[in-house]
Amino acid sequence: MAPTSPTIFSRIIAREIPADIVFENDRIVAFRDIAPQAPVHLLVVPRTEAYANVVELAAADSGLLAEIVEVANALAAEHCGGQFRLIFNTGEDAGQTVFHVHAHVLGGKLAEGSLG
Ligand code: DGP
Repeated sequence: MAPTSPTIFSRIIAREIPADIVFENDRIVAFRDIAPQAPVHLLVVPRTEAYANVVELAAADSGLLAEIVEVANALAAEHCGGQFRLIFNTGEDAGQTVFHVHAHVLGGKLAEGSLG
């Protein structure tokens, strides 16, 4: 179980906290990031908070990880022409703040001087 339960994302998924939800199915929910770092910035999140990061998820349920990638790809096709960055911050020093695994889908023109 993740260190803090329920996580902020579980509370969004439970509709306790408002968010701009753009996709959901029985295993995954996606919504707009509250502090967008690109013209399109979505978070793709499994409903389960059992996995704190992508390494734990990959070890335990690689099928769910593959579903997250599929959803990210479909959302990128819909929101930003199908080209996107997929980022899983892993660990505090890497900038992870929410320990409920999630993929950042970033699309649109990159800022001058940004990575890549
Ligand atoms: P990370 O740093 O990789 O753990 O990303 C967490 C992201 O979650 C960060 O980009 C901001 C976003 N976030 C945090 N709290 C909320 C919230 O209440 N609503 C929404 N929509 N996004 C949030």
